Amino acid sequence: MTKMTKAAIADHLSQLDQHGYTVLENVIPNGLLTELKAALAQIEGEHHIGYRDTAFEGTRTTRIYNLLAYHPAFAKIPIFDGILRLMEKILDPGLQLSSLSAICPGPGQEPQPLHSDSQMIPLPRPHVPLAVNSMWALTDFTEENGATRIVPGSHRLDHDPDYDGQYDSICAEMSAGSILVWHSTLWHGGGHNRSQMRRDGIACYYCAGWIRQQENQQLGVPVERLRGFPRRLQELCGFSVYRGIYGHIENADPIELLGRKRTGKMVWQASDDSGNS
Ligand SMILES: O=C(O)CCC(=O)C(=O)O
Repeated sequence: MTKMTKAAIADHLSQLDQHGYTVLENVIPNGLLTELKAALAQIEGEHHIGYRDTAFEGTRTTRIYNLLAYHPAFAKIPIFDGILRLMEKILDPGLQLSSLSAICPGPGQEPQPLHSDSQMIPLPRPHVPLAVNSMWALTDFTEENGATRIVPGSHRLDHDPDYDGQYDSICAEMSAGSILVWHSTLWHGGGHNRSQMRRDGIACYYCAGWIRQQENQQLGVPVERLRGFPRRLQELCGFSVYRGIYGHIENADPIELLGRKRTGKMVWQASDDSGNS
């Protein structure tokens, strides 16, 4: 298990603040990398998953959404200590998993339009961090095979890019086993794959505990699988209550639906206990 030191966290937070992105170099242990590649190959074979058919998703790109529903290996990604601690610093420990998907542009895939991940959220920019994305490199990410393109500093702009607009961008090259992390407001997009090989990545997207997740894991992941997840992953999947109020069911924590006891108090109960009622 890779533990991120306080100094490393501080450095990545500073990079994110200044430039909108940072790269965690070679942090995925080799064993996990091998396991994830094998899981991806297995589910593609079993489910005959092919290219998506919209220009934005990429007509030569294999994308698999809702990865937690497919294979237990993917459950290791959102709770990977090497990244979760950084995300908790940005979004606070009440954060959630927004989505988990494989994004694998094949040879000939044209560049994806630059966009920001939170551009559908109708809030004036710049704003506080709502969501932070990460791209796990299962293969090397190079200019030639369509590594993610980014516009450094664009997270500070007061607008999102125009669809199909032409903007200067740089290529976030990284070796297999590294993770690119970026603020959801950073302008970015998949690059042009001019190589003969596929670029394999897994996007693990986190959001604050008080906004809606992009994928609905409570309904999208089979309950038997959810029950087997570590508690922290269950919480990230929305089986939790943000600050003792958002997400409750009749004053109870939804984690009880998975057979666990809640640990914290609801906000009203906590205020009664502290004599504030
Ligand atoms: O494939 C990539 O490098 C980025 C993909 C992306 O930004 C997206 O699909 O929203």
